[in-house]
Amino acid sequence: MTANAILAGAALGHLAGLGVEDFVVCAGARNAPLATSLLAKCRDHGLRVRHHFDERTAAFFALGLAKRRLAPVAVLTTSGTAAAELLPAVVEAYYSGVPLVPVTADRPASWRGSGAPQAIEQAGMFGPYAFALDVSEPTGLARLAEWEGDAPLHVNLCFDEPRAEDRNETWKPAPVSIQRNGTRADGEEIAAFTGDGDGLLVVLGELEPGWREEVERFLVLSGFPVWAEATSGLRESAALAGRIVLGEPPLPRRVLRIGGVPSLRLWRDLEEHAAIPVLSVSRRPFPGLARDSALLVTDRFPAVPLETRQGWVGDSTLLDAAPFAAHPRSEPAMVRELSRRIPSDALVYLGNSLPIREWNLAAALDSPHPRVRASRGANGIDGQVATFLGLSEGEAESWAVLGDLTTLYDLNAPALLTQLSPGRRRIVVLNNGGGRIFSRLPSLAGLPPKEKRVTENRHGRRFEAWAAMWGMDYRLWPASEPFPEVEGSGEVVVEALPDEAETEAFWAARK
Ligand SMILES: Cc1ncc(C[n+]2csc(CCOP(=O)(O)OP(=O)(O)O)c2C)c(N)n1
Repeated sequence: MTANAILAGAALGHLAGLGVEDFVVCAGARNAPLATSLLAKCRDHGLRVRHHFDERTAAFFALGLAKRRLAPVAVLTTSGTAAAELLPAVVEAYYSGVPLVPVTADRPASWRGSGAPQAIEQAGMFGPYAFALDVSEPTGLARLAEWEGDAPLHVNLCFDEPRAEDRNETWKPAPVSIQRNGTRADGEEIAAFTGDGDGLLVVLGELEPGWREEVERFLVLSGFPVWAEATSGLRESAALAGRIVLGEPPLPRRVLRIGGVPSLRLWRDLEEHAAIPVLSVSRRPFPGLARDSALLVTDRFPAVPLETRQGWVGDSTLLDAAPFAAHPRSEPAMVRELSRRIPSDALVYLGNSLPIREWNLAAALDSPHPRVRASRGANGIDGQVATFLGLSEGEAESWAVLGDLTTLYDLNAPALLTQLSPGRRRIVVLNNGGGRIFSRLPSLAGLPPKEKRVTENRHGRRFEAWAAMWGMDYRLWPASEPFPEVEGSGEVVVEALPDEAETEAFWAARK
């Protein structure tokens, strides 16, 4: 057997042994030993293989698959800039704690620094964002056991010039046991921080399903007011009804954050209010604030010893329905309508920028969506269609709600559609003609139209031809018309066209 075949077989055996069941292949010459050996045995070992030509898209798709089950998913690339294309998804995976596994094929180590074609510096190229292995011999794979499994793992494999004989048809999964440094916070610390709850606001970021029950129990018992990101799964919780604060709450005197870093404006404002104590309880080791604050890192939300309280009776900032009724053609009102049209049991993926903020603000409380996902690790607008497609695997029905620039960023992702499980997939593009979140930012809102064309990338593009290119059905939803019928078993793009003047009026009325 050739050295390449031995290395490829050993690497695949270790990856399968780590629990990787999904592989996304971006084929090239240098990773041919790996790709051909994988294809030779994937069926026998129950492994799923998908492919894409664009490594950036493939990596985000792998991220979505890995987010679904919080299980490692590998993306295989050839050498050179192909490997560099993985960085954005690796960064997102690092901050959101997703076990994405980039596997990059490299030239032999002796080529480093030579500038030979497609020979770049790949060893450790993802810097702090991945636990990195640079492997020339199968023995180098032993260090896989040092990976903690809660953030990316980069395996860089050095292959000699590939040949047809490099296809390994005999490799087998080799169990690898990794050390997970499980951490469990002490509920007493949370109880000591919250005290009697005076002036406290609880802010919920993304909660993994395993956290939700315990967090809900704590909140029900405590009676504290709560601002809940849709991705917490508790925003529409019946048990918390009347205590969920919608919109931007006034500054509290103390903040307990649970789960991921929230998209709330108030959270960013806390940077300027260093005197307001903040405690974060999170699976990831990030306080989410650059100022001083306290952090408890834990795999599960602990039981918090609290006395049953009367329930919160402060002045709720519950948003009333009036602004939506007054401005039914505005973007937030359309998002509210959309939330009523999406079935409760569907998976919902919210794109960054306005979609996640508008959904948090406007989604109807009487139409619960406990299964909302987003990519809030690094808040990128890149790779969102691909991440959604990864998350939609195995789902009967899934909906993405994305901005127009966000969609334009990821136009080639639907090349994956023919490789996915059957299911109803709907992509709603909120087409407001550019990056309109910047019209909501004080630093950019007042610019003259000519300059806004630059800062917001204003455009008049439509998405019908995009849908047609990839065989997706298309529905236009102008603000003046009711939500269109969206039926059928496949993919549908719904292009929403909010009314600009009404959207401005909506936001002006909320100031
Ligand atoms: C990869 C990346 N580049 C740039 C940004 C900065 N950014 C945040 S929102 C945004 C505009 C998004 O526009 P669009 O998708 O149309 O959504 P809208 O703002 O209209 O809701 C940009 C460029 C980012 N978050 N991620």
